[in-house]
Amino acid sequence: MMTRAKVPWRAIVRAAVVAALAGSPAAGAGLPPGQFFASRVVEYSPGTGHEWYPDPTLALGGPRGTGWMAGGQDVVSLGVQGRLVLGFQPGQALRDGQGVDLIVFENAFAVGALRFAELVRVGVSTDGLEYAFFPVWCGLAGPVGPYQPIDPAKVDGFAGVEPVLANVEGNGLDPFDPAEAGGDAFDLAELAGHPLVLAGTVDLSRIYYVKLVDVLGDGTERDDWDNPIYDPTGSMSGADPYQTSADIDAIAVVHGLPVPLLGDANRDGRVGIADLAIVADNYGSRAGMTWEDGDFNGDGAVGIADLGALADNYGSSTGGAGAPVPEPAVLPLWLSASAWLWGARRRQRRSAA
Ligand SMILES: [Ca+2]
Ligand SMILES: [Ca+2]
Ligand SMILES: [Ca+2]
Ligand SMILES: [Ca+2]
Repeated sequence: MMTRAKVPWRAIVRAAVVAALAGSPAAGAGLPPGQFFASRVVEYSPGTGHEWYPDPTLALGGPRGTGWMAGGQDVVSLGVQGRLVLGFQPGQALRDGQGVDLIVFENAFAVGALRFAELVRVGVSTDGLEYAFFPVWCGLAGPVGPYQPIDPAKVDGFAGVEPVLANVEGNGLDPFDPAEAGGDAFDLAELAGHPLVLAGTVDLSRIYYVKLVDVLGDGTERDDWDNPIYDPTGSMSGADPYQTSADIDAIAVVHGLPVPLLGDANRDGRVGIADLAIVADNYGSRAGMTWEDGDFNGDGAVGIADLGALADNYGSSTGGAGAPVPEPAVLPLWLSASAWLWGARRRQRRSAA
């Protein structure tokens, strides 16, 4: 082992990165406040009783709310304790801006001051592997029967409580404005002290995945203060359990990162040697990769598809503000280096096996 001549690619990459960044404008300055909806179903693992609304694609796009008095129909049912993971276009991410960052639209509706609610826990992830869940509190005194409303002042931190008012087909209410959209609003800043955030595993400046989990609601699950969690549970007929789980209409990203140039891993507005270095560093990684790691097609891996996407766009820029650099000339060299690196990793794996 270790007889192969070593290519000093790390040193070359560093030198190239320094050179490339020297003439570039301030990275990330003046990003527009991207606003968008989920566009991808990453995972749908329904629980029992989801059969009436089994299509998870109905959680994509904008909300189709039906107001205070009726639950919407453009929904997917989670089923009891079911879960749904939603994502965005590759490169789009939810981020922590001022105030509310995310609105979750379920199909709750109001009866006076009470709500026909189905509680949902909301988690966010950067890498799609580990999730930080918003803290929840339930102050309800006891079990809630089927079709029974709850007092919204007695629960906190859940989705599935407030009616959906905005309807992207039916009215002009802004689905990104928490003051008029309805639904349940979340501020990522509330997760600042979460262990996964403190550890850097979940990065609140780039959230690629939102996980929604139906609460069982019979008191066996506990909130973050160890109170039992109650929501409508059971069925009146014994054969009609669907109403005991949450139905998701949409999510809205109030503060988000817009889609960068394809291949622009470091989001500096151009596709160049710095981005290629990132891809080379992570080439062959198969899970947990993000846009900033060089995963441009959103499959969590960095591989030939991502390298190809970068190569196709190599030398492109959004603003034309950067100084011209002779990047296309060095691309073949870096493709060779990446191939070498990939081979080296394969050899490492084989010798480790
Ligand atoms: Ca925020
Ligand atoms: Ca919908
Ligand atoms: Ca770049
Ligand atoms: Ca990929």
